[in-house]
Order: sequence, then C-alpha cells, then structure tokens
Amino acid sequence: MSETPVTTERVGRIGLVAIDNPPVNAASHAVRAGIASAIDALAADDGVDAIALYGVGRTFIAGADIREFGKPPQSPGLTQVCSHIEACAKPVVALIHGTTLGGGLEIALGCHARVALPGTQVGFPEVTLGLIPGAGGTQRAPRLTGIKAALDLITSGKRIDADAALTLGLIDRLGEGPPREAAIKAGEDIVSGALPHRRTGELGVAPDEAALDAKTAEIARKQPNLFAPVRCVEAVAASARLPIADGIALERTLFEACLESPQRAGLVHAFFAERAVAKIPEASATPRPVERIGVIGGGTMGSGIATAFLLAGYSVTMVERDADGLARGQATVEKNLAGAVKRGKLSEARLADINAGAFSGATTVDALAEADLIIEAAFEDMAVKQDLFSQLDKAAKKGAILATNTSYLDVDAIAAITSRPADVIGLHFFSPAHVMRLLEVVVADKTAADVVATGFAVARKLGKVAVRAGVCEGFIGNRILSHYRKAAEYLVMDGASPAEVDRALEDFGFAMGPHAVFDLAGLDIAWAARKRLAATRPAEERYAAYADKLCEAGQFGRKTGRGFYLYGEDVDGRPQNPEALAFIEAEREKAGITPRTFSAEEIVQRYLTAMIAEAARVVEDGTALRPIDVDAVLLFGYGFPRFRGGPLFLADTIGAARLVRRMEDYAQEDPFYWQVPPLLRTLAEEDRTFASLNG
Ligand code: T1G
Repeated sequence: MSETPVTTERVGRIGLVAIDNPPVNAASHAVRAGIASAIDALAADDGVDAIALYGVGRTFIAGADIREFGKPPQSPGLTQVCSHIEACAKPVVALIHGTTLGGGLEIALGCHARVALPGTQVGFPEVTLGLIPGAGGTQRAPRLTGIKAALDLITSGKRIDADAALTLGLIDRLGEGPPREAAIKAGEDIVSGALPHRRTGELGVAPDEAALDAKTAEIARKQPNLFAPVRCVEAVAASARLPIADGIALERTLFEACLESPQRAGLVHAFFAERAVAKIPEASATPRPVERIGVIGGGTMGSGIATAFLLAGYSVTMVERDADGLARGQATVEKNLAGAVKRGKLSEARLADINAGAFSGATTVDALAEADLIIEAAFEDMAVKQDLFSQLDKAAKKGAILATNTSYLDVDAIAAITSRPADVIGLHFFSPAHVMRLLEVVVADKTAADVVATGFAVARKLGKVAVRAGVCEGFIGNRILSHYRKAAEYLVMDGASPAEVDRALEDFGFAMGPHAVFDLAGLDIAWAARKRLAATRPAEERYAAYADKLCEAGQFGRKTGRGFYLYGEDVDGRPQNPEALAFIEAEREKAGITPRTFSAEEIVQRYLTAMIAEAARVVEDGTALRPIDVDAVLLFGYGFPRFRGGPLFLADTIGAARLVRRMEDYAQEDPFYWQVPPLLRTLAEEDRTFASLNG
C-alpha cells in the first residue's frame, strides 16, 4: 500500500486518480484530502483533458469511514469533496466496481459520468446505520433516477447490481477489464465524446408528491420507531424544490441530526458487532474442508438446518429413524425450499441441482460415512444424543466433524462418549434455522481449534453470524433468556398483565413482546425445561406457576390456539386468553400478592436490567468472549431492537453505577434474584464501560 491512499498518474491525455485504502477503500480523511488535491493538480495540468477515478483492490470506495463517526469532523468533508469534483472545469468520470456504497456512490454521483464493471453493486446503506446519505446523495440521486426510485434506494439501504443501476440512470455505461484500464478507456471516451457527461447538480427533478406520501405512510407503518427513514424522505423531497446547494445544506442539517441520534450509535455498534464476533482465539487455525453434510433428524430443526445448507450450496444427506420420519423431513425441506424460491433466495437452477441429488435421505447413520460435517438435531435428551454420537463415532470417517444442535445440554458429556472428542462441537441453530442469522458455536473442553475455525467458516458460507460460546446451561442466549423471562413472570405476578408487558417492550422496539414469543415458540418447551430443572431450583428463588397451569390445561400457545393470547381464523387482533388471566389471578392470591400497576417505563427497566445482569455474568465467567458477543447474540437471535445496539451497549448508555443502584433497590424485595454481578460492580467502581472490555 502506498504512503498516501490516493495517487495520480497521467496516461496520454487522461489523468488517473487511484484510491488505495484497504480493505474497502473507506473514505477516510486521508482519502478525502487526497482526492481533493488530486483533482486540483490534474485540473491545473495542461496535459490532461479528462480525469478518471478508480479504486484499487476489491472495490471502489465502499463509503465513509464508519470509524470516524462521533469524532470531530476533519475537512474536507465528503460533501465538499463531491461538490469540488462536480465543480471541476475538466470532465471527471468515476470507474466503479465492487461494492460502491454510501459516500462511495456519492463521490461517483459528484463525477460527471459513471462507468461500472460487471459485478458492481451500488446502494445507500446509510439508513441501516441510523443515517441518511450525507454527501449530496439525497439531492443528486433523484436528479438521475427520479424521486420514487431514489426514495426506494435511500430508505431501504438495499444494494442493486450494475444493470439495475444503468436502467435507473445512476450509471451511464457498463465497462470491462481491470479497473485502471477501464478507467483510462472511460476517460478517453469522455474526450472523444463517446461517453456523454454532465454536472448532476445542474439537472432538474420532477416533483412526485404521490411517491413521497406513499413512502411516508409505509415508514409510519413498518418502522415507527426509527428516526432516520423519515429524515431520508424529507431530504429527498427537498431535491424537487431547492437548488442543489440549498438542498445539500438541508441534507447536512438532517444528517447531523441523525449523527447525534442514539439510534445511529446503536446501529453502528450492531454493524461492528456482526464483524467483531469473528475475532476468536482459533481464527488462525485452518478450517477443515467441508462439502458433504449429514443432518440427523427431520423435525423442525433438522429440516431447517438441512435447508440452510442446501441454500448455501452444500450437498446434504438427511437421516431419520424410519421411512415415515424421513419422508416428513424431506417434505418440510421441500416446503422450505419452495418458500426460498418465492422469496428470491433460491434460483430454479439450484433447486434443480438439489432435486437432482444434492439432497438425499437415509434411515441409517452408515449413510454418513463420507460426510465432512454431521449435525445431530435429534430429540433434546442426553441419552438419545449420547447413543447417536456412539454410532457416529463408528460410522463417520476420520476427520469428520460431529456437531450437536442441542440448545442447552452439556456438549462435554456428549463428546466424552466418543473416541474423538476433539472433533465434537456444538452448532446451535435458531428456529427457523434457514432464516435466523445467529449460530452459537459451542466449544467443548476438548474441541480442536481447527474444528472451531471450521464452524465459523461454515457459518460465514451459510450467511450466519457465528458467536463463540462456552459450555453451560443455555450457552449464551438461552441462559440469558431464562433469567430475564423470570423478570417478566415476576412483573405479571406483581400486577402487570402479559399484554402490558408485551406492549411496553414492543414500544421499546422489540418486534414481539415475550409472551407473544413464548406463545409462538410453544409454552411446552419452557415447561419441559422447568420440569427438568425443578429438582435443582434454589429454594430462595421466586417461582411463578401460572404458565405451568396453562400447559397442564393443554394450552401451549399458537399451536393449540390458546396460550397467553387467543389465536384462530376468527380471532381479531391479539386478545388475552381469559383462562391465562384466571390462572395468574389464582397464583397471585395463593402467594398473597396484592397486584399493583406498573408503568411501561418500569416494565422495560426491570426486564432489561435483568437481561443486563445475566449478560454481565455470561461475560464474567467466560461463556462469552466479550460484551459485544453477547450483544450480537441478542441482536441476531432474540429480536433485540438493532437500533438499541444490544443489552451491554445499552448498559453503557445507562451507566454501571446507576445499574448497580437500581439492582440494589430491586434487591430490597428479592435479594436472591437481584444479585449484582461482580463484574458490573467493578465497572461501576472503576467508572468503566462494557465497551472497554471489547478489546
Ligand atoms: N468504514 C470503516 N470500516 C469499514 C467500512 C466502513 N465504511 N466498511 C467495512 N469496514 C471494515 C469492516 O469493519 C472490516 O474490518 C473490514 O472493513 C472488512 O469488512 C457520507 C455517512 C463493504 C460490503 O455502510 O457493507 O458513507 O473487521 O468484513 O464482508 O453518506 O464491509 O476486518 O477490522 O464487512 O467483504 C456507508 C459498510 C457508510 C458500507 C464489504 N457504507 N460496509 O463486506 O467485508 S456511511 C457502508 C459493508 C456513509 C455517507 C455516509 C461491507 C462491505 P475488520 P467486511 P465484506
């Protein structure tokens, strides 16, 4: 990499500007300053008739440098650089490739023409970071595509390919060859007149009130909690009524409002969390080659896991106990695949491959003799799993990885039953396994480093977010869930209704409140866990029995039509189940509780403080590597609102000392449940944050 990330070169009468700031050519201060001075130098060079910008490496500029957010801005800003390019007396063309996103696309729009190489993707992901395009994108994009298309791109954050960008008018031509050569060609075509060019800012925009109104209504319906999408609409609307300079000034004001928003901080944290979790101690180990997958179990999880691997291009053999079970599993996979085709996640060609043999079935584990990775998704019972792993120990080839999908059982005990514990790992998928992005990679005592690295490599190919977890009851996510669900139960026992708890948390940003989630998952699942743990439940622990009463009455939630809520074709809205309320009343009376009211704020505070407490303990005992790993688990597996960043990111916004005081206050009523985690107390005493532990 050169000293400066931006260099110039003259080829014939073309002035080249090369951006080389690996890994993604982010528009750091050095890049911005380099481009501005390069433009000035080439504009003053009498030997240059046209200027061409291009990126070195895998992409053109992929956006502003996200790491600079929240720090004092350094001139020139991206807005100035784009306007500086546009004002250049000589024509400037952008040769784009790779993922030309956000500020990278804005720099290209500041140029007088754009040529894209095959495979290029463009887009404005700013809204996914709680921002709006802040370097003229909301003003220049509509001038090329019209209001409606610009609104759709800017409020969705989606990426589109080069052909779509050409159709919309965001780019002028498709190029070919390596970026530098294609940039020279583009410059020469500008000079010869073969490639038209113009200043985008001088184009007009046709008003489109209908599109603005429709998008405003859609955002109000789908994203009522978010701050940035509405600002996107306001900025794009200005492009039709203000000259570009005024429009850019308004955009800047709206951008800065977003930058200051706590939602931006949360969303940027979530962006980095998704990447930070890949930094594990075993990252330097070489993953084992994996092509052939074995999945044991054709139930919901087994079928979902098989689907996930088929969608990612692996070949899969599903094993069930008998032909009927196998047929049911295969039918579920086929249904999942058909849904994927409908959602545009699976091509007809790949579906044909799958049907031609990439997916096979058997009723004996001997059929997995050649599998590279075998995932067991059988009944959640230790004896069943140990028996299966004994069989796999004999049937699987040397070097095959044996994974269990257990959601809470002891992976060490499963590994110990085999002669190859180093090859045993936990791969905990979340239902539906072909949709949910989280994958907990559970590392047992003897799991080999290359097996862990393989788990992470496979997760990346599956498009999942892998988080490393240690072995304990519930690993990271379910362990924290089992703690904070008690907070919800205590709120209900003390006076809140399930619907009040759910509504408070949905207003906080959860897509579904806990009772709606429990009904969806099936109340019998947690019931089975409570029964399994009953013998070891501490005597000091408060116990809410109303959910057991519901289950004893056969009311398991959505699948039985009755749970905390009522379900069915003829049911409007989400009415509470009167029998559930009656069971709650009865349990309150039995416990001698006089119900009290809870504000939505107190419901949220208690629920989240409980979540933070157990999350701190999960970091404290090393089950999770870092606080950011716990944030990723809750964000990608448990519906924690992305704009809130995750429980331990949120904890830092509250402050450790304040959290300790709050827990000590709650402990007045229940000292057993509200124990202050030592790690939290240490952070409070040292005035530190969870972020300081992310390394
Ligand atoms: N700034 C800083 N670092 C970045 C970055 C960025 N924009 N994008 C990626 N990285 C780092 C990332 O953290 C990782 O670092 C490494 O690069 C590889 O990333 C004014 C304000 C480009 C599609 O939102 O979507 O422009 O972990 O693992 O899978 O209007 O990165 O190795 O240390 O993701 O090949 C708009 C965000 C910014 C693009 C590549 N742009 N990036 O994916 O690699 S806001 C974005 C991505 C903006 C303007 C506004 C992806 C990618 P490390 P990676 P990848």
